[in-house]
Amino acid sequence: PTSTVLGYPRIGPHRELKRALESYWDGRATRDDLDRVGAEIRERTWRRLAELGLEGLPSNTFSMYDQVLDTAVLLGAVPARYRDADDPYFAMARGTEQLAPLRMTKWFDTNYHYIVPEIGPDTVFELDPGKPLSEVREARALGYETRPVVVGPVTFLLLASALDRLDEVLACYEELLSVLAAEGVAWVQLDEPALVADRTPEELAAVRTAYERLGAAGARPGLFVATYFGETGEALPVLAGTPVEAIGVDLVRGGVPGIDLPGKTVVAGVVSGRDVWRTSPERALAALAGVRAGRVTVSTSCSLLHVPYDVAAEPRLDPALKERLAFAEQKVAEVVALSRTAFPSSTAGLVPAAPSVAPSVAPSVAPSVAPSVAPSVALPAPVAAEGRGPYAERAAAQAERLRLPPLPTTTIGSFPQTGALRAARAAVAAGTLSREDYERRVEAEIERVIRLQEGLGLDVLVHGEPERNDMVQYFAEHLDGFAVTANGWVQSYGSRCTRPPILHGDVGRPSPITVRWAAYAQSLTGKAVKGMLTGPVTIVAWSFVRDDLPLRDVVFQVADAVREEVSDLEAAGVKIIQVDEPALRELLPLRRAAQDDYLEWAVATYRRATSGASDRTQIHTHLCYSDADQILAAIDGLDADVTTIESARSGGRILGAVKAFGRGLGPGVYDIHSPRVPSAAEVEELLRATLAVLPAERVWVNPDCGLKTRTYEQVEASLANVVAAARELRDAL
Ligand code: THG
Ligand code: ZN
Repeated sequence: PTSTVLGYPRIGPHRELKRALESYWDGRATRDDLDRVGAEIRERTWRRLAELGLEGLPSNTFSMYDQVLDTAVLLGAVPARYRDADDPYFAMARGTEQLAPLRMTKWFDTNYHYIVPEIGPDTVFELDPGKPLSEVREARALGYETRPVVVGPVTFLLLASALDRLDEVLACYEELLSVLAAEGVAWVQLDEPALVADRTPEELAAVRTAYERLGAAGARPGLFVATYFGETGEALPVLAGTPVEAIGVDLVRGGVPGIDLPGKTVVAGVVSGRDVWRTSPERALAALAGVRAGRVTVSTSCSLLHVPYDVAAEPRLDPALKERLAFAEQKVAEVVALSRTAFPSSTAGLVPAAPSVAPSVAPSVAPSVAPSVAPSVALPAPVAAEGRGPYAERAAAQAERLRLPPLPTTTIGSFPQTGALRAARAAVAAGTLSREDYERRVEAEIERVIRLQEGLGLDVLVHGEPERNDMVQYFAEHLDGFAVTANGWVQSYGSRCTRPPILHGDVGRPSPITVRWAAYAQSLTGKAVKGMLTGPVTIVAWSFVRDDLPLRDVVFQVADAVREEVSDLEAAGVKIIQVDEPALRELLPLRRAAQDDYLEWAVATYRRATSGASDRTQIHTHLCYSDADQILAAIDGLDADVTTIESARSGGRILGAVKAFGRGLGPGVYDIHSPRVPSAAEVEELLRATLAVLPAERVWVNPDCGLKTRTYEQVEASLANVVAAARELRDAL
């Protein structure tokens, strides 16, 4: 074929898989019900891709939870403790009453989370090819020949920190190739996104070993190694020197390969799988024409997993914006149009036996796609972010004003979202509930949460964020330059999805966003209520972003909007303002050479957002992930007065590093990711460990993260124990 895609969304165009999974997990549906929905989604995907004219159809891109977990199962890497669970697969993904789940973390620089395989001395690799094999057969029964997609051995082992197990794992992949060949499969796609990051000479040697060995396997399908999320760099000549037949390169984030690949098929990723903009045909065709290879197949830059299904499912988007958008369906059509333009007469591509065909690019028959983004608008002149006073002065001014007890207790911001509020929001959208009635319900909820916190004896209160569905979605709805979608769901992990807003124009804040809720909450109580904002990097990281301006310029625009909100919160009497940047780590470039520059401007945007606050206003920030080690200097650079971090699960591992910040610190003492209620004694023990490392006057007492996903029952019991533990130790100080 001359056209293919590296992967496709799998949650279902109306999140059918999400609903089926959650019904199955709740016991409202059987495994058969769930499997039926999975089969329907796969069938619809193949049918749609074929209808759109795509030639190379992938299979095994569907997953019940995660493709890395699927690969662990494929290789037999199921830790012994899960084997006796009712459903070992979902036990690994989600845990059970008795077992904690496997760790989950971000997939490269995306907002998708994968399950981290656990490989140890007890792991015995043993191939279980059931899933890819059954998907190939299922597609064949529908009349489609497909190319199974599997995470490649090097990426799999790097993600599991177990590259030393390459030999054993390669034996499984060899067996897989032989099983697929016996099934009559012509091509297999091995995903190796890890090859676009910096790789050591040893790791590059592992790439060579892996693909020389797999290439030498007896009967096997054609080997297509897909690299994506950036330029392949030093791994490309290594791959080129192995017998693999096809190499996938990301030509959206990377340049056209500088080397000749005469004997290879290059699967040229010219349609972005990471944004929602239509492809510029001129740019794509020029890239295709520049590739010097035996054969070229037109493709997406990565799997389309990271974009929503269909622009046509967005009736409320501005038609002028809609013109500029391409979701998965539209991107497939672009791939097909580009391949027909670039290779008008070719029928070959990912077929090892066919003769080499040089690409014949005819840009005159360009597919009907418009340039991606409207002309750029001039940016406001950069304003230097003035600093606040030194921490010691700020701390004194804040202590004077806030009069908090030692070891002050607080929460991260959100309280459980009730079904009633979610339903009320849906009713407003459907026009069956008035804005005023909705706002009264939000106020009633805020009052309930304030009284609850007062009753529990917390020191710094929050309004609980009942008005927000997702924080980024919420800010996007209230800022100029953003559009929000009705149905643009993208999988984040398992059954969880977000609707990333579309940042398409210049960002502005037409009016205050959170001030009325924060001021209302503050009016109800004599205790300090924190204002809650999301930082500029995170708002941009969790949106689809215009591609006609450097990312940093866009983030600075958002920082200015946040800065205005900070200023209005202060003016409304809010004394503590929390500005979270949970995605600071996520946007870190994969290549070391680009990281310092990113961290420098990212920190500058945060300071731009917060440095307008007076020294008497206390700035808090919160970090969600324990893999923050790489960016600790940057977090220090944020210069927040108080930093709350996830720590309950990592056993305080991060404490040693962050204590050097020399400012306020709230290591989480309650793991909100688990429904378990920690005892006061447990919390006390964690606090004692903290106090052994940090001076008491800088320690805050708080949960690990927001409480949105917990129930009120769990939250009340847990927070009561947190407050009791803090009081116990406070008295002992
Ligand atoms: N918001 C956004 N992105 C995120 C997070 C977030 N990325 C990382 C981190 N938090 C973890 N991701 C999620 C994503 C979705 C959900 C929970 C954690 C979730 N989503 C609801 C669902 O799928 O049912 C839908 C939410 C909605 O109605 O908008 O629970 O917090 N942007
Ligand atoms: Zn968090």
